[in-house]
Amino acid sequence: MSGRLIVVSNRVPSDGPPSGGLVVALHETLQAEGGLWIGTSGETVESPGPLRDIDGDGYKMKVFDLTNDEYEGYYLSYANSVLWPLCHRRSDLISLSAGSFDVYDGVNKRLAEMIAPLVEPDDLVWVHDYHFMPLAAHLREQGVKATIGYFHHIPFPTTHDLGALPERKHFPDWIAAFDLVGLQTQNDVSTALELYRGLNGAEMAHDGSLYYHDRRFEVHSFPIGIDGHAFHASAKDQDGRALLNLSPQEQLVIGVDRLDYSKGLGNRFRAFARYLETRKDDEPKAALLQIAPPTREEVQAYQEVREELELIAGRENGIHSELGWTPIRYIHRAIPRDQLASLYRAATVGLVTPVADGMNLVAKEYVAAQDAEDPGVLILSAFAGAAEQMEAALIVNPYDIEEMAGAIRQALSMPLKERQDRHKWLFKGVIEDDVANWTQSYLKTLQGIPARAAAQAERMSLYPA
Ligand code: ADQ
Repeated sequence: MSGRLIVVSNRVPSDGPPSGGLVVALHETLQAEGGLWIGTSGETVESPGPLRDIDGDGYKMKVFDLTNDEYEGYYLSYANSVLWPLCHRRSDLISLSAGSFDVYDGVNKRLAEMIAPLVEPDDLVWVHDYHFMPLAAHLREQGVKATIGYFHHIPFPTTHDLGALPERKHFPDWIAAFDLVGLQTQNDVSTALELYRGLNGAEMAHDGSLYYHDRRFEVHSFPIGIDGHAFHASAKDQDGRALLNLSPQEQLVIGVDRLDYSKGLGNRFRAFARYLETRKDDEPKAALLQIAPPTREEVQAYQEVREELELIAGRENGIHSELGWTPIRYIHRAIPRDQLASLYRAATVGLVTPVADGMNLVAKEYVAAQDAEDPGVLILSAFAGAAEQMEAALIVNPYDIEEMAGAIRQALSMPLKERQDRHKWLFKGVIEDDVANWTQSYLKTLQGIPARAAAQAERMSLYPA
């Protein structure tokens, strides 16, 4: 890499050693390449100052504070109550509030003004996620010429979804201001291409790059992964069954998700309840362990999903519990990652049933944690990005309670040979397409942009449209 790598994400790993695949992968890349990581400080102040330096382990980090109004308008309101539901096909949950777009755009503009003087022409800027969709457009306004990439971690909105966004006219310009738009799946890429196909001023070049007015940009899929080997190793450290005091006959079904309406938790509980209802006496006894730490609790829609889960879990446990057996165990907090890995390994079934999800790393973690000799079965929603790569899972429709209940039954009684065969394929994919591979392939593509853009420009002048 000739220039520096500058990563921009909503949060930086400022609270001690990073944890979680993505943060660790970016941390290691920055350590190896040197560079700069920029994000919000997590603190709110009366009047925001310039970027502040904080110590990074082998690279630089800079953070900026938000005012209370910015936290409200940029983060809670526009990012998480407009863009998040929009991209997760839940336009019914969009909460438009007057002025929140201006605050969101204002934070992006202010950040662009602070970053622009730091960026050299041969630097690579890599922006993460929906908090910063207009950032490249503002950096271009500030005269930044460097290559700017974007990775969209969540589903790309369809033209139909975008109909609910008051700022839909600006959206194609935000995206086109980046040089490389990374999406999780091929399906997302098709959705993005479909959007530009319908716009005046958009053209596709022979090499697949897009032109929108005066901008050339590329859209490709880079399915994110995990550090499969490390996760597999850490799963063996503890006995997950002992952590839960499971009786020898009891089988475990596990779900692990931030408590978010996109994760399909209500229907998952209903499907498990349906399985319990239809369970024959000679079938094994299974308990569902759902770990769902709180997230974005200030947003109304998140309070509602929490209440819904408490209601269903309480009701179903009331109906089905026996002395010494609670069928739904629901933990509403985060747990240490090494314990999580052991719990995945102890579970006969991993239930990953979002109604929409960019990728879903839990699906990959569950597979990585298994014992290849006696692996558990992954049940995976067709609407998780991961389903594009993980066809050997039991793929389900997260709206179809009956089908999911049937898949739970099938998974709990699946013969060993079939479990091993399915796991072998899934594990191979998780190990090969890991997070290091994801970072490298994204950055390699980003680095190649200036040369490809120059070649394309030449070809366009030789063969004018
Ligand atoms: P998320 O919506 O957060 O990520 P996901 O990909 O499943 O979803 O990642 C969640 C991470 O949090 C996993 O590593 C999981 O282990 C961890 N986690 C969840 N519950 C936990 C708990 N109780 N205790 C400890 N750890 C817990 C967004 C997109 C996804 C995309 C990722 C990465 O929504 O679609 O896969 O970014 O691009």
